[in-house]
Amino acid sequence: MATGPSTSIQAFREVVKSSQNIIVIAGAGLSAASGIPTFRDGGGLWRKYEAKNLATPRAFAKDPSRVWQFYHMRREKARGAEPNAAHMTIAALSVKETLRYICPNAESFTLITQNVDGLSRRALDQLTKTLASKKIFEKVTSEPQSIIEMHGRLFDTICKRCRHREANYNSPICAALEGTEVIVERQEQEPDIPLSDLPRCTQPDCGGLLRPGVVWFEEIPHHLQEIDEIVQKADLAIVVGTSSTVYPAAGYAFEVAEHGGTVAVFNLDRSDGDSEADYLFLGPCAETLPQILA
Ligand code: BJW
Ligand code: ZN
Repeated sequence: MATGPSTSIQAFREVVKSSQNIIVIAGAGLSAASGIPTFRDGGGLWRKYEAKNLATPRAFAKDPSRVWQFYHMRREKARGAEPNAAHMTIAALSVKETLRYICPNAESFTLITQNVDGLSRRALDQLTKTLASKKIFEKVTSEPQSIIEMHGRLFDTICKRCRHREANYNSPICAALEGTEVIVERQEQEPDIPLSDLPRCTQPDCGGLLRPGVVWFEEIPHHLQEIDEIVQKADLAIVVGTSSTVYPAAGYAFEVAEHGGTVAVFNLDRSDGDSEADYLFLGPCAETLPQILA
């Protein structure tokens, strides 16, 4: 008779203690408690808006005004959000000194996140500053390279003409987008902003149209080779707040299981592939992750 995943916190903690190369594979549910909408579950963005009209290169080529208004709304939401307790728990794994407490045998830790909101990076910055000011440790070794944002960043822009990529935290990113977030939220008819008024490149002699620095469907996610190497050597994959429906991210936990590693899923609800996980912890991850890991 097939048995489902274990829900034993005690047994999972033993696995964590003995693991050496740990990965977290994160999705939108990680940021849910920060007020960032998910994509596919109730209230998710793809329930309200058509992904194919907003998150594909073709959609941007056809209607950059509409796509920019959607991403402007997302930028404004992310700007007002704060990292939650789940981000902070994961951040503690990115600092060598605190990682040692949680996973005494750890040799490496990597967060592979599909999220574009930048909250994991902000959590790590906040934790590093707090630890440094409290002087609990002689030194604090924060490892920003342990966060891989495979679907890009909401606050990056890429120039369609010169390909220049840069971080842009301006609010609004251009005058014409100011206030349109309310129209998008209400799903009212959005204005058709002329191309010349959309965000433009400020590199010398360029002026090309900018696009959001995120990875759309049919585009190749970032750092795939690095991720493959990390996944291949992982002996513990902790899957947090993802529906595990979007590839290639959805395949990583399966790869870890295939080479004999342990897979633990933290999700509000049942999700794709979790019946094959070794551990399953249902509930809001801002509660379950700190309870079980910290
Ligand atoms: C909680 C919680 C709480 C809630 N606590 N949990 C057919 C078969 C296989 C593949 C394909 C196929 N057809 C097309 C493809 C490829 C396609 C794909 O996978 N499509 C599927 C939909 C089938 N993939 C791609 O196109 C990717 N590129 C690609 O494949 O390139 C080719 C290639 C790759 C590798 C090698 C060689 C070639 C690119 C995918 C880009 C995805 N882009 C988006 C938008 C990013 C920008 C933006 O933000 O707008 O990324 S789509 C969206 O989905 C976003 C997310 O990162 C991604 C994943 O969503 P996620 O994070 O899982 O969110 P949800 O909402 O789905 O789930 C949330 C979960 O949280 C739920 O389970 C809740 O229960 C849970 N939750 N609250 C804990 N409090
Ligand atoms: Zn340019």
